[in-house]
Order: sequence, then structure tokens, then C-alpha cells
Amino acid sequence: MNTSELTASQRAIAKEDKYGAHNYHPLPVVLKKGKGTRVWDVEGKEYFDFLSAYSSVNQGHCHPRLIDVMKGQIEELTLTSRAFYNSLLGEFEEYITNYFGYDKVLAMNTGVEAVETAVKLCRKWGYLKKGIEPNKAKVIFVQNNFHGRTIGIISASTESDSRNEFGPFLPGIEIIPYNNITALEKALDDPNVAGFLIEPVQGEAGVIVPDKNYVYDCHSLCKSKNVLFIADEVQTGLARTGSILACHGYTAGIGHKAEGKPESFDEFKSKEIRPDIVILGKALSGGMMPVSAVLADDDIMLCIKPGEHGSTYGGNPLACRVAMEALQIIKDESLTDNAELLGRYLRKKLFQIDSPWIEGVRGAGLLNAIVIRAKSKDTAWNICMRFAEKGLLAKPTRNTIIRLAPPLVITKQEIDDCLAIIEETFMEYTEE
Ligand code: IF1
Repeated sequence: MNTSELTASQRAIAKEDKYGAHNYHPLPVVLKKGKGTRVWDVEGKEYFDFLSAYSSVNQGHCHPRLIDVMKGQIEELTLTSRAFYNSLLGEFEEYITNYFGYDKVLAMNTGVEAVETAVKLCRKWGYLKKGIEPNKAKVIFVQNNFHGRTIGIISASTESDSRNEFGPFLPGIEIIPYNNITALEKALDDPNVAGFLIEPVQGEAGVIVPDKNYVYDCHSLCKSKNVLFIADEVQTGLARTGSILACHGYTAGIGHKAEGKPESFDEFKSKEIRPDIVILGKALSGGMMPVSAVLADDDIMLCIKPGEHGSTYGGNPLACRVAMEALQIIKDESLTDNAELLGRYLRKKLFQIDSPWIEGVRGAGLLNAIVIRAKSKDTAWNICMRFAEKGLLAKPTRNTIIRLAPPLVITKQEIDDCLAIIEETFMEYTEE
């Protein structure tokens, strides 16, 4: 076909297909502009963004305050490397450690780098403080976790697409079932365990909310066994689940619509805990650039000495400036409260939609999912395509789960508009 007959979207898709690695399978929508809760494609069609770049744009697309500080800092200084001090790193470090109540922070760039950092820190602590014999340290992970894509971190994955033909893998990892406290208790019998690393609500696995006391009990067990409790809050943190960290307690809802049985919907508040190590990423820059961080107290953080870890871009002045503003916006715009309140409202309304295609609804804050009663492996994908036609972007995960995670600046009116799109789609949807 003559490329001039293609639409702008088709041309962009064809280019990615021809010149880019085929490591993703995106929805066929080509975006070129974003503002707040909305994005626009190259044909000018407007959509509600219900993915938020996997919870990176909690503050909304192209937040004006982030644009301002970006522009200002770009004209001043962007990168020095850590071979020299820069005028913003200390300021950022003071700001974020006060914000979360930890002694120290270590700044990196992507989420997975921060996860790797936490694992290295944990191993180091295991040898220096816990007295584990050289090269014997173990870190416990749970099944169906998602912590990123490096060789080190996929070594802890149980997902075949993430692992297949990428071995050999890293030793010193044990994987136990999620939401199973007995399994953790057993695993912690091994004195070589240095840490336990977990997502307080599992994202990629399909927004899996554990039992009310699970995370709390895991933390208590780790404390009693002198094992570091490490929270991967890359996706759940920064107000997404209705508190600044999911570990600080989130309001979650789990509703099932089992066929032939009465419907049930359970809402609960999880108990608050303080992890030994917190991992942050994504929304730490509100979508401007990769900024990640690891928080811990001195006893742990000072185990890593000069020359033992780092990154060229980690802690760069541009990132520091943007991250402080991104965190301040979360406070100034009360995004935790908004996520909590509108999350509850969204789940309640979704659960009331009477459709044979909906098996359940679950989530915490504004990290939610509809579980689809799929007839084929394409059901959830097709439903997302209908959402897109009607102006709402969401993407299926694990074939049968549609994640709903709008920017946290969304209003009740916008949620209602989106609920109308979602309900209408389910009412109309048929499949042969
Ligand atoms: C992709 C999901 C989200 C994460 C947690 C670390 C990282 C992630 C808890 C690594 C990254 C992403 C990356 C993304 C898909 C995605 C994701 F679907 F897999 F679950 F967010 F919803 N810890 N999550 O969720 O962060 O290195 O990517 O900055 O495109 O693969 P990163």
C-alpha cells in the first residue's frame, strides 16, 4: 500500500513496527499530547487516560508546575555526575527523607534500578550486620511479582514471558506463594535470609490485593527474625493506593460476582507498617523523566560505602528539582485523599454494573481492576478497544484483567463520565 494513503496513526505504527524492537504489544492508539487526565492522538481524538503510564503520571499529564521547574532547571544545570557535588542533591535528599521519615535516601533513575539497589543494600546489610557467611545471603520474593526487567530482577520472576530463554539466573533467591503467611514463616527459618521483598498490592499480576493483615503480618515476622522488610512501592506508592505509601495503610475493595452465588463486596483498611527499605519510582517525577529512589535508615543505608554502588544520572540536579516538585504537588493537591475517596466510589459503581462479562472488581485507592469473564483470550482486549473508541484508554493485563488507574487529579465528574463509557461498553459488548 502507498504510505500516503495511511492515516497518521497507521504511519506511526508502521514505523515502530519496522524500526523498533518488537518487545511490546500496544493498543493501536498513537498519542501526541497530554494534559491532566486527558491525552490526544495524532488525529486529534481525545481520551481519558486510565493507565497513567503505569501509575507514573499520578499528578496528571504535563503538570504546569513540573513544566515550570523543568524549564527553569534545564537552563541552569542538568547533569554533573556524582564525581562532584551539585547544589540540589542535598536539598532533595533532605526533602524526601523528611517527607517519608527515613534517615537516608539513595537516588537512581528507573524503578528496576532502585529494586536492584535495594537487593544489593539488603545483601550488604546481611553480611555486615546480620553476620551471614560470605555469598550465602538469600532474599525472599513472592510468586507473580513484578519488579522490573534486568537479569537480576527477572531471576525472581515466576512469569514465563519475563524469564524464558533469558537464563541463567541469579542465585540467592527464594520464591514463596503470595498472601500466604505460613509460607513466609517457613522460609524465614533459614538464618541466611537477609530480606523479604514485596509489592504491597501486586500490579502486573492483575491488581492483587492481599488479605487485610497479610502485609502487616509479614512485616512483624520479618522483624522477629531480623530480616529486612523491603517494600516495592514503585507502582503502589506516591498516593496511588490512597495513602502516600501503600504500606501506610490503604482502603481496598474486593468484589466477586460468582455465577449462581450471591455477590459479595468486601471493603477494608489495611494496617499501617514502616518498611525497613522503601523503593520508589514512576510518579516520583510525575512523568517528566526516570527518577527512582531507595529510602532506609542509617543502620542499613550506611552499609554501602563510596565506590560500591551508583549511576551516572542518579541524583542529577534536574531529577532532584523535578522530584521535589512532584512530591510537593501530591501534598498541595491532596492526591492521597482524592485517590482514596474516588477509588472507593469507582469500585462501588463498577461493582453495580450488571454485565455477564464482569466477574469481579478489586483494587485500592485508584489502582483498580475489572476481572473479565472471558470467552476467549481476546475478550478483555476487545473490550479495551471499545473503551478506546468511546474515548477511554485502558489496557488488559494477564488476558482477563482490565486495570483502571487514572491520574490522581481526576474529578468526580470525570469519574462519572468514564463510568458511563465503561457501562455502555459492557452493555453493548457481544462475542460469537
Ligand atoms: C513495562 C506492570 C505496571 C513495577 C514495580 C518495579 C518496576 C515496575 C512494582 C520497574 C514497573 C511496569 C513497567 C512496565 C509495565 C509496568 C507495570 F504492568 F508490569 F505491572 F506499572 F503496571 N516495581 N512496572 O510495577 O520499574 O524499571 O520500568 O521503571 O513497560 O514493562 P521500571
